Amino acid sequence: MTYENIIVAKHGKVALITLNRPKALNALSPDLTRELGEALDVLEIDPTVAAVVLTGSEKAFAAGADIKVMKDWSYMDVYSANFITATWERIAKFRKPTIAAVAGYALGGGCELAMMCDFIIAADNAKFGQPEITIGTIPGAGGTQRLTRLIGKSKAMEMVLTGRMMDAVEAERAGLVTRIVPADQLISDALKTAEKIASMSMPIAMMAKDAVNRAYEVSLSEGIHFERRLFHSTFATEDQKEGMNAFSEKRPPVFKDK
Ligand code: CO8
Repeated sequence: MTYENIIVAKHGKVALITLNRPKALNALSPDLTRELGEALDVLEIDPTVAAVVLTGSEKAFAAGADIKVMKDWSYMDVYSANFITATWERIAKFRKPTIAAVAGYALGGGCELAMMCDFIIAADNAKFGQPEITIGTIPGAGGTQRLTRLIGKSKAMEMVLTGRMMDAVEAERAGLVTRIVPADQLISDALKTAEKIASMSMPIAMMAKDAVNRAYEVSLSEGIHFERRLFHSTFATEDQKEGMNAFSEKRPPVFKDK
């Protein structure tokens, strides 16, 4: 499939999605988010894809929702279309592992999109922010919720109320990103990390992701119960037998995603 606002490329079992509106700093227009959702629908059911890396350009991962498109919308326009949850939340619901590889600006909806991925690897020039308040609105794609869970109330509140940006070093210190890499190594590092994940059993990786995400939705005892049930269910897979037999036989496992 070809798209106008994104590029999808396969690297072995990893799909690399590049947001591709460089002149608008990858502002997330309705067309772009629709295409992203469509691409994810295809990748989710493609058995040859085990992980996804989402990235932008060197200058901008994404500078937010497209302000020029949004500016004249009425309350009824956004309410009736349920702007934006339907398409934007797609990547948060994607069942295979996702990595956001962020260089440059990740602002507003761009920061929210990165936070919808399973984790963020940042280039040393990355800048994160929720500047919606400076244009008379508030984060609308989970920024007040995911940022607060990731970096805590104090820092999230300051960022949402002042609109200030956080550089990569502060973002790593605050727990927003897993690590910082030189900008020219961002894609290769993210792909290498995704390939490592893709070398595991895909269904087991999906269960691991499901279990970690559950921690954000339920109480500790419910989360541990959920984890235990999934842990038990791994013993119904061929890949658990293969993984543990390979360890005993001192050889690398050959997972079959079964
Ligand atoms: N929307 C539309 N166009 C944009 C956006 C944007 N968010 N960001 C940048 N652009 C465009 C600029 O208008 C400019 O276009 P043109 O050349 O035609 O004038 C081009 O990209 C380059 O931008 P700048 O000239 O401004 O580049 P600078 O390097 O000077 O500045 C900045 C870079 C600091 C990133 C600056 O562009 C900026 O502040 N952008 C806006 C950031 C922002 O406020 N983001 C939040 C948007 S609101 C939002 O995301 C709400 C999300 C709610 C949920 C999701 C709903 C969909």
